[in-house]
Amino acid sequence: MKKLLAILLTLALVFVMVAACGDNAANDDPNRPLTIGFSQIGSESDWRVGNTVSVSEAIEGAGWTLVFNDANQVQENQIRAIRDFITQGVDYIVFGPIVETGWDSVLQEVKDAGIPLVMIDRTIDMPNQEDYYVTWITNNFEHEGIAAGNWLIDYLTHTGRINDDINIVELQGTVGSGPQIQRLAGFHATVGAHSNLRITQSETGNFETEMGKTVMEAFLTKAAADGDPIDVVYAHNDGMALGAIQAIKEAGLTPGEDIIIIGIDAVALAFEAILAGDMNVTVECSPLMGPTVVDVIQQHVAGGTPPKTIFNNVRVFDETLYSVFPDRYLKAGDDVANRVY
Ligand code: GZL
Repeated sequence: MKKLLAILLTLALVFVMVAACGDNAANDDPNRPLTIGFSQIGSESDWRVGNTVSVSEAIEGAGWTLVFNDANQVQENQIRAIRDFITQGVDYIVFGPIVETGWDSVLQEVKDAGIPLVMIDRTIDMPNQEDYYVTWITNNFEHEGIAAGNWLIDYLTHTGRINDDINIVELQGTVGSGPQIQRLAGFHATVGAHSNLRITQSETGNFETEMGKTVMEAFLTKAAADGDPIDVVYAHNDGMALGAIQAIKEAGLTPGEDIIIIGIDAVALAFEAILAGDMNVTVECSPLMGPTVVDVIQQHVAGGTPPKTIFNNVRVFDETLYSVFPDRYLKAGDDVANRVY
């Protein structure tokens, strides 16, 4: 009997010890200054810079220590940074994945280390992914693509061109990233309902303005050679749309008139282009995730359970349809002063 009692007591002690080794930060003093590892994709666009500033300033504003890494748009650099955060024993990891796949091993290492993970921005594609992060703070990329497609259909209808043969070229984001996959899918599904709206060329500009300009130059050259004039540019982000605008002007054409320009992000430079008549519309995808990141961590460290997924809302800004469909579109000029990225 004594032997059985000793075994039961030992098992109870082991159980208590294992339970205490769970999310170390969650069982901690909620007021202790934390150390946060932040793995950021790069600085490829004004959106990304705005995201970095928002998250970094919020973390430091909370009185916490920020350990920041810019991966320069290389997945291996992100994986290395996350492993460094584990070695350093940070309290939380904040992570925005450059592409959807290739994270299974490193996120398992984060989980095994008992370091809570806050996902931001782009999607990952792995089994049971919700078991690997506390919360994912993001935007609905497919809905952004659908909103861009719906705006184009509304614009062509409003201007009496919905039954014309319309040639669309597409500047895709970073190949394999959630926004590239889902903004493509949403837009194609929406305009695909109209057989006369054709996507004649589609290439990646990697979310970069300079590459967007280079790809647009190639689109224009091919369109001229094929005798297939371009009517619309659909860019997966405003940065590439702005590059396309430069190429269109250098080709002697008028962006916003000869060629309709559609972007996503709602960055300040896009609002300026819309007000100048060079661009037609931008779909908002907010990078300002910092305060939400801090709120999630404060909830979790105090033992709370933040929502698994937090979506920002999608708004569409232009200078044409806002007065025709006030329930769908907003006037860019009314919000330009609020643009902080
Ligand atoms: C979208 C974000 C994208 C932006 C680009 O949430 O990941 O990456 O649309 C940025 O501007 O480079």
